[in-house]
Amino acid sequence: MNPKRIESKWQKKWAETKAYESEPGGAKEKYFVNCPYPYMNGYLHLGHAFTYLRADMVSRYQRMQNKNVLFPFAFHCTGTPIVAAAQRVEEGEKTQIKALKQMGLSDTLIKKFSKPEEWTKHFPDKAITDLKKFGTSIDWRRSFITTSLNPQYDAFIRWQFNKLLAGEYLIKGSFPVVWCPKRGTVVGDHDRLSGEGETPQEYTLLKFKGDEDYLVAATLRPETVFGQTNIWIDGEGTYVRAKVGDETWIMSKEMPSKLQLQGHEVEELADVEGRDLVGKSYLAPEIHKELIVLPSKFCDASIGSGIVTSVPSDSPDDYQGLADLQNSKKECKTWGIDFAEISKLQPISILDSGEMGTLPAPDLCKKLGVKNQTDRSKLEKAKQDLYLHSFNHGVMLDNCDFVASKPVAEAREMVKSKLVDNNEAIIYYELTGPVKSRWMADCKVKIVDNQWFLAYGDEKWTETTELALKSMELYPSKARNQFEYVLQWLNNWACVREKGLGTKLPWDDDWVIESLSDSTIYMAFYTVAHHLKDLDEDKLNDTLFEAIFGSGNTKEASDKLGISQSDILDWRNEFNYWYPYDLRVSGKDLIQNHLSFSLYNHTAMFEKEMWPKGFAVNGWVLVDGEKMSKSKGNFFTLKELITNYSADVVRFTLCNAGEGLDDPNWEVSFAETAGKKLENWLNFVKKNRGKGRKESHPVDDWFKAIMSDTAYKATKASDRLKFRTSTRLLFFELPQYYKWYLQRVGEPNADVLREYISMITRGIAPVVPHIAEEAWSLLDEEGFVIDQQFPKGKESDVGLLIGEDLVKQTLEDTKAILNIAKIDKPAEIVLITSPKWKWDAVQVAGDLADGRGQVKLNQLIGSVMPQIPNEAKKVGADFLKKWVLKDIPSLGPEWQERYKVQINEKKILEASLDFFSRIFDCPVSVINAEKAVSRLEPKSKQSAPLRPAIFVS
Ligand code: A2H
Repeated sequence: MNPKRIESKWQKKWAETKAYESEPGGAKEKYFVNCPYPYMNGYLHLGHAFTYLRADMVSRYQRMQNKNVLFPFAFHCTGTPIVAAAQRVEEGEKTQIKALKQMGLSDTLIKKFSKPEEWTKHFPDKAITDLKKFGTSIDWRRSFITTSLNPQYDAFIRWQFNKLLAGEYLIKGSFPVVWCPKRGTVVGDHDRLSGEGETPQEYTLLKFKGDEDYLVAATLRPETVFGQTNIWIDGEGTYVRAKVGDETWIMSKEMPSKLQLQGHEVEELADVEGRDLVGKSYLAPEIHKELIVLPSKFCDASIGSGIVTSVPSDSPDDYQGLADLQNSKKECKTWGIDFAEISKLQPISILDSGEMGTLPAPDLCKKLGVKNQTDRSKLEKAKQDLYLHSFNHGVMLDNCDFVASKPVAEAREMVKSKLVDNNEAIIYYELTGPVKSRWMADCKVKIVDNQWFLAYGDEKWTETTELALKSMELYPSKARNQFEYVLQWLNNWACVREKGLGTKLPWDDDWVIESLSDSTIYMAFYTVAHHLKDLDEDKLNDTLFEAIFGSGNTKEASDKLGISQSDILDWRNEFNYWYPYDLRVSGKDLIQNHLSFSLYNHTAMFEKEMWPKGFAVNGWVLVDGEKMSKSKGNFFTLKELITNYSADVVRFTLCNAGEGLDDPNWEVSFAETAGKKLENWLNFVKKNRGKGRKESHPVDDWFKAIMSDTAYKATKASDRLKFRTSTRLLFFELPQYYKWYLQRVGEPNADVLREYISMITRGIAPVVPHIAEEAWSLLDEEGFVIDQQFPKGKESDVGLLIGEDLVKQTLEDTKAILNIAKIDKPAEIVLITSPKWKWDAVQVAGDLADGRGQVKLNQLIGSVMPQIPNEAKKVGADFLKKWVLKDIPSLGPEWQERYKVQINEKKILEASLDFFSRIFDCPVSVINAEKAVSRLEPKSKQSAPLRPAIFVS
């Protein structure tokens, strides 16, 4: 078999028949699935492939559920990465050029890559080729790129932003950015030599009032001001006194320039030695108490302001710093501070951190055995644990004035605003970590004015978005918590940048809309993208888009734009037909931004009926358990994977990689053998089509029931996007049953065999459509397999399934016994089924079982013994003991399910005696334990429900 030839053959046929070009209308229900478009600064890789495969499997599965399915795709070019990379090519930067060479680009092509436009043409083209080869069911007519390079999309985004502005979803304010002081520019992730992902972090800079000046201390936890006991400085360090506005502040030497970038007027006056500050008192913000300045080793003069407010109840560093001074008279003396006075300082309980108590820092330091304030690794761990725990679980105590009994998260915001309003603190930013710009300078935070924000922090907008979330289906449903959490905490989002590709703000040319903000409602654009492609640019304006997507009048729009009204109506109807979308499939990393933003914007732009119906989220692909990365050499593009294996093998392996929120795992060993497995199926179909006996056999019914049950379970799994489960059931488990079926009946029944082949072929079509199509074509059936019904079934008669399991188990047990007894040729076999009282006892045990299936022996004996016939009481007690202690643990969880129905074991085994005799080549009979006498009597005691005792001689 040549899989690539098969794949291109079917891809060609699908294209010729326009199989995936979806049109609105018809009797079928519609289903619209989509996924986030990829960013176009490289080729598609394994990670993309996983999410896109999921969307494709849903698309194919829903189509096989008789729906009219739309699956479109597009390409994201917005932002700085492409522009920055093109600029690096222009400058001839070696690493950038090497990266492009490694992608297999020729030197002539690389030269062209100094123009951003070239990237936005080259990579989408290649992505389309790769995805076609991957066998995706995408309607390519509707594809587009973003940014002003595409006038249609550009106009659509302008319409969106005009509407957001009119609806007051956009607000103006100042915004902290990462800034290169050398070059005087904003530094995006892609303009950095190091420090990717680092961002400005907000601190509250507390002001401590002294006689002539203020000390300033940066904190992440302003809500803890109620527990302040002293102030820390670096006794060995040097600080600076500076004029900030009308006031004089003492701060670290690095701070004045940082403050300037953040909009403050600062003039440095003189140096101040840390040791000269020790022992002085300053008035603390909010609590207005005089606090003493003390020396510490953990306090670093080069971080932030270099001064720290001390809250020993909740900060491990602060507690340990204080404990160290209180433990050493000598140390106090060296610094000239009064030991007795210091000894009086005690941690103040200010908040209840749940299981960590009300004095978590002292408790934690003692528990971890922190030696002193230089015991850094233990202190860092204590800080981490406590910081997160308090934020999530902490509640303020009654001594905390206006925030008493508030949760920490809420109190933090309230205290912060009050301090700022009272001029006892300012908001101040530091980077979360060091950043070096590509101009080799250390970056700082700068506050930019006149920024535009999407007001995701707005309460009313959030409430509406929460409503939208409530009405959605989430896959898996446990993702809901994460979404709820994000909506609660999402803050206003700076939605424009000074540079990069994209759409300009319609009312202010200086700003470009950034990439997470021009990608929130474009799923709606898919519904009409192909109709707008040839429109003149002057017709692409708000009037048109409002008539298609909003409340605009189509007649007026037609008159104004010179487009026929019936065209506009058709487009509007097409939007109304496909929208809202049914499912968006995405990586879980986008929950906290893109997916939530998308939901917010839908509620702002569209009526309730148009809000999204479902999100599916998945993990990030690992390769043999490891994160995929270029440096590890386990980074694969989709193209090379398809070339190395084949589309179906890549699809099969990815489908097998995982299906929940956990990171899926690409197993190289699976990929290596998957092709053989698929080929075996084709060979099976070739060999078995049209075969089988005409007569029926009692076991046919059992296998039909198994097929129906499998189809039922596979449908339930696929409905929840669990295609791995579905494929396991259909492609791996059902053939095991088929093997058993063959063993039981010799030759399969013709109808059963045909159904078996058809069912597996249809069942695997969403995952491996090419092989499925090839197999289908061998069956003399009409049409493509992709247009058939996904296997349908019903939950089957448990009795029938359990009955056949009994036969199978008994066969295995008999073989095992003959093996142990070393009997090659048995003379006789007698199967002794369990007495009714044992069945009754096991069912009572099932009723008594707890959540994990465990049963208390005493309780079972108490409720069962009275019912057991007198002559069997001794055997009964032994049986119950064995059942609880030995059998239950070996049967696994939910064992009781199998014993819910008392099947007639004797009758079932009797019907298969021929089968047993054939296999063991000797007479085989069945008897119930109650009838077993003489030589059979001792053995009969071993019988248990579904495990007959087996007598051999
Ligand atoms: B936190 P980041 Cl209750 N040297 O404030 C050492 N530590 C400094 C510092 C410096 N120059 N500047 C600020 N800090 C401390 C309160 C607090 C803080 C509590 C609990 C935890 C906690 C009272 N001290 O921080 O991650 C300040 O102490 C633990 C995260 O290094 C500031 O918040 O930027 C925190 O470190 C800043 O932490």
